[in-house]
Amino acid sequence: MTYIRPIPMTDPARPIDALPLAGGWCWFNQVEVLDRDAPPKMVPVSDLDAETRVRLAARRPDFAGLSMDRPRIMGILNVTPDSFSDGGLFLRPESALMQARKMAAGADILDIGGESTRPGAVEVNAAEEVSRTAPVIAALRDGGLDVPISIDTRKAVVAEAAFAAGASILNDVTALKFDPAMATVAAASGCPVILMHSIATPETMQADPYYDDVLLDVYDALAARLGEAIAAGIPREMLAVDPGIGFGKTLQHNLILLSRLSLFHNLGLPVLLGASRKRFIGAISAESDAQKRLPGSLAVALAGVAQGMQMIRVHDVAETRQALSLWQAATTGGAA
Ligand code: HH2
Repeated sequence: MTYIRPIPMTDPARPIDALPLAGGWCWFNQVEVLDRDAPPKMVPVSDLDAETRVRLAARRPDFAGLSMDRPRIMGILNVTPDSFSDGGLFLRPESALMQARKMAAGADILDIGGESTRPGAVEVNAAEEVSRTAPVIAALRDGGLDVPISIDTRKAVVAEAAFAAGASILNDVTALKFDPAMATVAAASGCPVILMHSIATPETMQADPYYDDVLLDVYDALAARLGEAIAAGIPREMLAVDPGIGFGKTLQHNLILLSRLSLFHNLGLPVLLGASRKRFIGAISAESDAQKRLPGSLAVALAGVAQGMQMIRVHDVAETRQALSLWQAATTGGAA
């Protein structure tokens, strides 16, 4: 089997044969053909069959009412005592609400979670997770906040409570695998769903992650999870995918994924990248304090946008918004 990775470009001068990448801000006129048993090769888009060209070039369905033809920022709000970079900061409802309102000024989506899934984290009881998240979501809605809210959970009861409180997107770091009831709840909700790749559980995922080929294995796993989600009754156009940076991946695995993220456009859906403040940024920059990883986080976010990632999940919304605006201005010459 071969895998087609569009080679993303952002130069203002587009060759005549260039196609838009996923109907967005990048273009491509060459692809890298990857094969588990053969060296990669570059081929022009003219060598692709019509179906593949359309899949890679077509504008993605809107996600949660947001058009996917420009990069979207998802702001992270962890209502937890132990998240790796903001644990304990927003556990009190008043602080959570203040942070959510602050982020809502620049975020396209707010992602609210009540369970840390950092490496080594222990599972949180569902009732506790509901009590951390649902009241904050309800209070934001009562206060008139209309930014789409996603619930970051692997548990169906937590998702249901969040939907009832006003969340309208499910973000499941196990791609509906952890809780057998999740796919049915997600389908019944009619809400869009983010399927993220992970292996094992947060407690064990970093023990000794192994892949034959991390890029192609993660791609295949996401394709399989997409198939399962669709079979469970979630319409394809309600789905987005995420390679799951840091979830059962070594430093090298993360870097291989980041350098060839554009492969995931071949799944034909919006792609989300979550790298903000993560451990690999600390490893490369020798910064052990997660709260001091903003520069590295911005660099990785922009590297993702340069590969056409439609959604970027970040802790530092205003700073990412500024970086993104400048990146866009500088790459388009002010044309967009
Ligand atoms: N990363 C984390 C949690 N949820 N969801 C998606 N879709 N993609 C991600 O990369 C992702 C995610 C982990 O980061 P964070 O929420 O900041 O930390 P913690 O799990 O410790 O609460």
